[in-house]
Amino acid sequence: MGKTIIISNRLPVQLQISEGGIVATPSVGGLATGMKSIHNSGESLWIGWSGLTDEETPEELNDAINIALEKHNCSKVNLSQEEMEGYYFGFSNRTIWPLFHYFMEYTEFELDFWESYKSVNQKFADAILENSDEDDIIWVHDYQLMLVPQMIKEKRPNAVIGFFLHIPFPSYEIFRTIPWREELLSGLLGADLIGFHTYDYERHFLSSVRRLLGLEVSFNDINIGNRVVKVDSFPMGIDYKKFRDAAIAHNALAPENRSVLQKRLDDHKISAPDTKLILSIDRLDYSKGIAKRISAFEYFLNKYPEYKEKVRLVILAVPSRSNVPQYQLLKKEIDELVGRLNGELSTVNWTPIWYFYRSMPFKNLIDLYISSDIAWLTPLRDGMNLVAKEYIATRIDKTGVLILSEMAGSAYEMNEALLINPNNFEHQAETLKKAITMPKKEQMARNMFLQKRLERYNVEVWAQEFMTALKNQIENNEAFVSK
Ligand code: ADQ
Repeated sequence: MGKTIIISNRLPVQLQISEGGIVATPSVGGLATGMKSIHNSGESLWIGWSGLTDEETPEELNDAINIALEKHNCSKVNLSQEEMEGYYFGFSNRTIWPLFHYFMEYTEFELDFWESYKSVNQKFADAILENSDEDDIIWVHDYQLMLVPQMIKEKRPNAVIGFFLHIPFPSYEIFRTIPWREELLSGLLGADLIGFHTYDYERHFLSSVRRLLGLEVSFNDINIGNRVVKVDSFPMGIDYKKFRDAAIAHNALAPENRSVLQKRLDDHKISAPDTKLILSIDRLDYSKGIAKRISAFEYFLNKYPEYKEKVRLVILAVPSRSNVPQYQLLKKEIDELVGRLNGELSTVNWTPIWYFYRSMPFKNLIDLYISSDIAWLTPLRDGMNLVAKEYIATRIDKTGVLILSEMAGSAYEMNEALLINPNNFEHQAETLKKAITMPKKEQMARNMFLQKRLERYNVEVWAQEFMTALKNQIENNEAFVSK
C-alpha cells in the first residue's frame, strides 16, 4: 500500500496571513486529533479547503500558502465565495444537515445548491486524483463530500476508498424525500468501506440502499456486482489521555497560576459551596437542543423552587454557520430565553444561567469540565457528541454526573450516564434532581466504567480500526473477484 490520503471539507490547520507572512497552525478539533496518528506516521496527505475563499486569498501569496500547507502535509482545494454559498452553506448545511438530523421543516431542496455540491465534490475528487497514486489509501470524511467516492472510483476503479459519516444517517422514510437520493447513495457506494458512529445509522443506510437502489444486502455487505461494499459502525472516541492529563495539570496549578475563568469558578465554589454547577457545551446549532434545555431548566426551577440559588447552569455555545438564517434566528431565540429567565428569576446573590457565546481556548474548556458537578447535554439529534466523553475523561476523582440525551450517538456506549429524552421536561426535572442528590459513591461507580471504556476505545484506536477494516475489505474483494 502507498500513502494515506485524508479528505475533509476543512484542512486540519488554520491559516493566518499577516505582514510577517503566512502562518499555518494545526487545529485541535476531534477529527484532526483522531487522524493525527495516521497523518503523522509514514507518508500521508490531507486534502481540504484552507478556510479562505479565493476572494480572501491574495494571488501573490498563493505559492507561499501552498508551501506553508505542505509543511503540514496538507494540500488545499480552492473554493470561491460562490462555491461556498452553494456547496457548503447551501446543500451541506441547508439540505443535508437539517434533513439528516430530522429537521424536515428547515430542509431546503434547491437545484442550485445541488449543482454546486456536485461540482465542488468533483473538484475535491479531481484534487485527490491529481495528488495520489494508484496504491494509495483514500479516506473521505463527512456529509459535505458524499459524492467523492464514486467520482474517484469512476476514474480509478482499483482505488481503495473508505468513507466515514460523522453525523446521523436518517431513517429511510426521511432520506427518501431528497430529490437526489439515488445519486447520494451511489456516490457513497464508490467506497469499499462505509463507516457510521452507530449500528442504527448503519441499518438506516442499508435499508435506503436496499429499497432505493434495489441492491442485494447480506448482513452488512452490499453486493454491487463487481465488488462488495462493507458497511460498519465505528463509534468515534476522544484523545482520552490528552483530556485526562490536562485535568491533572490544571488541578495541580497553584491558585495564582490559574486562569481568570478558573479563579472565578473557584470563588463561586467558596462563596456558595452548596451550589451545584451544571454545564452544557455545544456549537450553537438547532440540533443541540439548547433552547429546549433552557425551557427545561425553567420547568425544573418552577417544579422544585427549593433549588433556586442552589444550582447554576453554565451554557457555552460556540458560534457556528452564522451565514445560515436558521442559525441567526436560533441565536436570537437563545439570547431572549436566557435574558427572560435570568430577568425573572435572578436574585442579588444568584444568576441562574451564565451564558457564553464564543469559542474558548482548550484550557478554559478544561476549567469548565473540572469545575462542573453535572454535565447536561440535550441534543435533539447528534451523530456522536464528543463533549459527553470529554467531560467524563476530565473527572480525575471520578465524581460528576453526566446527563445525556438518548438522541446522541454517544448514548449507545454510555449507559452509565443518566439518559434522558430532551423532549420530556418532567423526566428531565426528575433526572436533574437525581443528579444533584446522587451520592458520590454512585457517581464514582458509574464513571469508573465510563472512563475505562473511553480509555480503551480512544480516537487513535477508532482511526486504526477503520483503516484495518478497510484493508481487510480490499483483501476480501480481491478474493471475491478471483472467485
Ligand atoms: P460537532 O457537532 O461539532 O461534531 P461534538 O462531537 O460535540 O459536536 O464536538 C464538538 C467539539 O468542539 C468538542 O471536541 C469540544 O471540545 C469542542 N468545543 C465545544 N465547544 C467549544 C468552545 N466553546 N470552544 C472551543 N471548543 C469547543 C460533529 C457531529 C458530532 C460528532 C463529531 C465527531 O455533529 O455528532 O460527535 O462531529 O464525529
